[in-house]
Amino acid sequence: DPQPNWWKTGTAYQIWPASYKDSNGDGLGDIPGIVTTLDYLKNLGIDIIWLSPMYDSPQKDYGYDISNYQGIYPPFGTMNDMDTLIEECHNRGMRIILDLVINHTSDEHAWFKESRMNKTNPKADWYMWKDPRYVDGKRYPPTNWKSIFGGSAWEWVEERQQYYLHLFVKEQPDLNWELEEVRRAIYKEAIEFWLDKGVDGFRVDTCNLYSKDISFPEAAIALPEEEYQPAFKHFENGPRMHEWLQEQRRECLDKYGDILMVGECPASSIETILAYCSPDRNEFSCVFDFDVVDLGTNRTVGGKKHQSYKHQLPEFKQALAKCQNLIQDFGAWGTVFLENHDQARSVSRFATDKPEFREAAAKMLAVCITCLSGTLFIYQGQEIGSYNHSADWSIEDIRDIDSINAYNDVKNRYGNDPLWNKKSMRGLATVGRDNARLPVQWSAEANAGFTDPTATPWIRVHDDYKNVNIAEQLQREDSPLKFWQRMLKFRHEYQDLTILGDFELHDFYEQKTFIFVKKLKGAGKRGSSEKELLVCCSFSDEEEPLDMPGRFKSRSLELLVSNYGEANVGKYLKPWEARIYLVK
Ligand code: TEU
Repeated sequence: DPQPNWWKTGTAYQIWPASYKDSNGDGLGDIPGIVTTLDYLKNLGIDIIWLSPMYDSPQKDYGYDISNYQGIYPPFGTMNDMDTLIEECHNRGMRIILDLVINHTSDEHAWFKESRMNKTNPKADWYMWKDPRYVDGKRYPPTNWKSIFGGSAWEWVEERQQYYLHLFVKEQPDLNWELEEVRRAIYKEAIEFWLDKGVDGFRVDTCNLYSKDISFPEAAIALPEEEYQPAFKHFENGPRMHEWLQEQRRECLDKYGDILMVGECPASSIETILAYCSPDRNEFSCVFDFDVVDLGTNRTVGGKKHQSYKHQLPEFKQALAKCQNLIQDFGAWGTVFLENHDQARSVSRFATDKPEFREAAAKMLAVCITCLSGTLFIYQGQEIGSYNHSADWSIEDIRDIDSINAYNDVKNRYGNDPLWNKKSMRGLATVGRDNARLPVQWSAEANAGFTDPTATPWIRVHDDYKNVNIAEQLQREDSPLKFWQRMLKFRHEYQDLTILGDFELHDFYEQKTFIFVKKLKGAGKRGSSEKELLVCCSFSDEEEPLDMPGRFKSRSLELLVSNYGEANVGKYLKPWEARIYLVK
């Protein structure tokens, strides 16, 4: 077999710059701060860094509203700092990819400022402008579409007497990809500029939303009590997506060689994903689909954060199995991840953050995902088992616009009622985006070592940083951090099974355990006499019987990894235990 692409076997680590590491004591993370941690990341076993937006931006959506693709947000640093970061990553044999946010810009981008002035300027059609509807003399937006972050997806502009479309907040107007001129400008300014600087690819933000149904139909009523309705059907995976992505490859990306283009592709079926990343399509290298992180949210049908619920374990297995399926049955590539900057912490959501089990649970999740095929992405703080903030926090502690909108939405509908407010905060403490955006806990010092001890961090520090922090875990052999370090080595050492092998789910219907096998690619349904990995994970506060696959009765099993130490090989799994056996 040919050598697998670097981006298939590499482990990626996502950095969300505002909350990662502050070097100058202003309470906000920055690029020089990131540079000081590169040895830490290298030692952890990281091969690829995904840097969330560091571009110039009014920060309405924390950098996902870009006002200049070729500028750096000044509090994060300078272009020189970026050049240094890229160089220092490469010096250590690591790659770096940036976030590519080209579905929309900030409303303060020069393109939009010009576009909004009147209907005749050279950029008049660069965004999605539409005339209002009038009913009984009253003005309404062109459609009933709801923005992904709440409220109408349309915003009125006096100067033009028109609305523009914004699928996210109103400060994020959607670009008009229908116009060739717009696409060319994006390729040149947002993509080529950075590839010329040597970055190794991009994580592509909301990469399936560029093409909308430009007949702009009304969305079906899913939320009868509300004015605006979820309209994903009319703007997700639209009719011209593939034409444009292939054009982008041909005219722009192909000349840069084997770069990583990982697209964010929420709520997509296998067929939809394949259309973006089966090898013959050459559009994306792989995508993030959201089956795992959308569990318990009903996001795409308008579910609210305060209505999120605890999923069942078989749903979790099924969601993870999708990517395995994509790789082994369809020859495409995929991603494995449980966290990012939009999601709550995996320990809290998919395992447990009860103090007595939290560390075992964090290690168990590490075992689970490091044994799966696909490019592995971990998110800052995940390596120490960071967990969600408390539901006792108040809305004043929250910075994320999506979360604040969700809170206000409940308040507007049910009044300023303490029980509803409490319910909202419980929702945010379960799935709110700020769970991932609290400062990284570097040490037990004041401000968790994220910034100067006397500075005021831009967002509240997690209450438990004295217990859960990198400095402490670096010194403790049985810490989640040290465990992750070993697991990332293990993943490479056994990569013909972990990354490149085939997956067999042993116990789909079990509610408390997740047991699967990884075997050599093409080994077949019944396995073979070749080596295999047997991965056993408990999702239970109690001891659970261990259901060994029958076909291993005559094979010899060697315990390679356990989150309870080598000694535990009994026929019961301890609470949140994980074991990996080599089957010979
Ligand atoms: O997120 C796209 C997306 O689908 C989000 O709606 C996500 O599901 C939501 O944040 C969960 O609450 C991307 C970025 O990752 C996100 O940070 C940006 O806010 C968004 O695009 C707009 O650029």
